[in-house]
Amino acid sequence: MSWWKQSVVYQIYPRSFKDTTGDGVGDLRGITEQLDYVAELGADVLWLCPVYASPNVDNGYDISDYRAIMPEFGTMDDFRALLDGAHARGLKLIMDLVVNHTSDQHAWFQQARSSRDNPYRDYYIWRPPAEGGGPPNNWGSHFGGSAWTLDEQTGQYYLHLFAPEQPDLNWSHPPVREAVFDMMRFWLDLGVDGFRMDTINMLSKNPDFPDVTGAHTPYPIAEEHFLNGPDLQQYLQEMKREVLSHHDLLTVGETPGVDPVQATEFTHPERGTLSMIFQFDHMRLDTDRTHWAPRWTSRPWTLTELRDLLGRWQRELHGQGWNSLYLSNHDVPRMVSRFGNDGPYRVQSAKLLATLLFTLQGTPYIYQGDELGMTNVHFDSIDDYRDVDTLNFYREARFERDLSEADVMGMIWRKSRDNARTPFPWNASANGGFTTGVPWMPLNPNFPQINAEAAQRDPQSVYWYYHALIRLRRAQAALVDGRYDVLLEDHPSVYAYTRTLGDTEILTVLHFSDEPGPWPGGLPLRGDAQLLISNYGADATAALQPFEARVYQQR
Ligand code: TEU
Repeated sequence: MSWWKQSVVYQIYPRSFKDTTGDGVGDLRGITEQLDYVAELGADVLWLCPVYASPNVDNGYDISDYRAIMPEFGTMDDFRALLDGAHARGLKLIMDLVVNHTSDQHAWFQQARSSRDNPYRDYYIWRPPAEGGGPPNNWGSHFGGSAWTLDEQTGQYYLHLFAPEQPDLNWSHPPVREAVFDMMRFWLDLGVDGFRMDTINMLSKNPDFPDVTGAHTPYPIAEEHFLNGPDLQQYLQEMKREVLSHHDLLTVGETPGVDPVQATEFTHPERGTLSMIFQFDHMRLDTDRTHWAPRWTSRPWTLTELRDLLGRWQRELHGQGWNSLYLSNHDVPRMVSRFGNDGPYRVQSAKLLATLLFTLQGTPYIYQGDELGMTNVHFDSIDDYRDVDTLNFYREARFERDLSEADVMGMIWRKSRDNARTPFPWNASANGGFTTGVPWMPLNPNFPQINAEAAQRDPQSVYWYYHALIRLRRAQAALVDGRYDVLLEDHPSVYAYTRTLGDTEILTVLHFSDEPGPWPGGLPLRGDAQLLISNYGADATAALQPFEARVYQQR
């Protein structure tokens, strides 16, 4: 059964969705209160970012108890009410599964660090200092600095691919796998419908822990030594056998650095273990890979590059596996600011990008607020930022590398994860109706214009366009299963492709430009072409407006 191919997923960042207690932090009751909002939009699966007990060094991605709800978010009863409320509306709910690492406050780590012969010691990855002292190798943490921290008391280093407060679990130790599988069963018994698996292709590390060679920074990200490691597929097969195969779930693996051939291993209809993955090629498109901090850089990209990389995924996974379709999430800037135009063409370009997400092959993901066309935020002061990654980057760039305040803030405005994490603007009242208290992070100052109530009142809004696209995709099997064929392979500003299933052919035409342009000569429109949706309402081969998007049915 693969119901998830027809699904549309709505991603919720609970901290920033809706506060009902006035403490300035979103909570589970807030989500339950707004379930009708998600159901009316038309999504049918909710993905909840982590809601487990956590000291929040990385906003819940550092879990101290996998079987408890973070008190700021509510109680286990609140969680059950949310799950029941979702199911009553025909919505499924998937949880974030964060098992590459725990919090350093997790009982397992507290035990593990207490002595070298503690039974939990091997739940984590320990190494002696290098000869002459210092970390065992040069691997860097995603959040800056070494990926190793010395535990003074026991004299060994532990590995953390993220913050020092997020020690990596040792998946080669069988009791770790059993404990994780058991915890998964706990949530499945409660009735959850699947998992989004955080950094799932980082579980198996190169057992030799070699240095990264030829690096241009002291602490490089050792992707070649921890992505898709030697035992990864075996761990996932075991998870499938022990847990996943006993249920009908949506599972999506977050898998940076995976190509379509590897993606097939994860998602093949028979051999695979997961429903789908998140690939990252398009998240790296606009970055300078030679920079010391690639994720913080911006590089102009061409439409041909985007078309080529998306097309490769479309072709190679067809019939072989399944993909997810996303342009933003809680880790990256807002899609309209990054891939569209958040100035005069905000509404039109947000609609164009949505058209792309809903007409390609794969399961579309909507990140909260993208259906309103929310934009990046430009806070003047670093004091208004909250993300550990952003704050570490600021410190390193300003004080260790002496970059100017203007340069660093410019990079943060373009690339910080906090762009996506500003509280959800429900209406134009104080704090956008998100909280009656002081929000944990300021709202985007444009909330009086960009908010859910205003969008729902305006028939031309991005919101209503998403509403229509979701229904269009549901009505057209060709948009789910159809073969993808690209047209105009080299056109600098028009991305056009068809999806074909049986007798039906759907043509999508996307004009990636802030200037008008002619209808491309090489793009014949058949006599029987019928316009299914567009963001300007124009038809036939009329000239293309800035960021115009049209979808036709040709047969
Ligand atoms: O992200 C992991 C990841 O590979 C990156 O995209 C990461 O966000 C980036 O390197 C840091 O900015 C996942 C979660 O989505 C992210 O929110 C967590 O911080 C991270 O894992 C650690 O759990």
